[in-house]
Amino acid sequence: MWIDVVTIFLRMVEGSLADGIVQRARDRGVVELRVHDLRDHTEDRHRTVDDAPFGGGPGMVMKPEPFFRVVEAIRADAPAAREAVVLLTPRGRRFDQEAARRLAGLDRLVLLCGRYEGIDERVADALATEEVSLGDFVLTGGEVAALAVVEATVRLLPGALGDSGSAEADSFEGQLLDWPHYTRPATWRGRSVPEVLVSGDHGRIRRWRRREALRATRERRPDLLAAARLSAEDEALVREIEDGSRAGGPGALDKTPAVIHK
Ligand code: JD8
Repeated sequence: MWIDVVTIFLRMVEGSLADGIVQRARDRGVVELRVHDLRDHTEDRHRTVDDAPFGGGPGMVMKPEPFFRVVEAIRADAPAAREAVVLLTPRGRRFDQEAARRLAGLDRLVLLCGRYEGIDERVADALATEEVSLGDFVLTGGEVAALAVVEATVRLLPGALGDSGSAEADSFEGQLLDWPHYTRPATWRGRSVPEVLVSGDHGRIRRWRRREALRATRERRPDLLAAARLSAEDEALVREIEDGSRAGGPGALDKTPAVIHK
């Protein structure tokens, strides 16, 4: 797969994608990732990428022409049959795991990052194939959102993860929150890991992990639990959780111990 990121902040993008799973995937030839300087596709001496907004008002708007020119240059270099040109913008559709799976099936992904007040709307209308948002908060540009899209997409490509992650591409991924993880020491500053995890009983460990994943999802993301496809065993584990939690006590996200009244 080819991924092409277009930005005026090359170091911000190149630096972040030169480590970890993404860099390993690049080294293995799983993904060919290029970062393009939008200013290389301007024609004036000052390499201008922005201009004042029509209609007035504060701030600057990114000009359309450099975006069109860079995408044309990318296509001329190597045409791809299945391609998406994604504009990162708070006006876009919220990015999620389903979108990552869809993008991971393409031959090429072009990510367009804007800055300032935004990008001339003709880029969204006539160049981008879709508009994507990272979430309902305000960033100062599209780069951080593009990095999130690259990470979520690349890790799904065949060969990107070691055997530790090979099962994650299946359709059950993303349905439930993870169970809690622990490592050595078994007791740390007076806090011990759950006994079951050091029991060596792999059947009990598997059931505990599944129950704790269901418990975390029920407490933190009931919307995910309602949408999840659960097995009969899962349903039984949820009933165990519900029976055990009617006694009350703090929720999972409440780090304050319950006050005991005498
Ligand atoms: C691209 C410019 C900043 C946006 C005025 C100054 C995505 N989830 C997300 N939040 N924010 C962005 C995002 C923000 C951007 C640009 C993406 C380009 N800005 C602008 C409009 C309001 N500020 C994003 N994806």
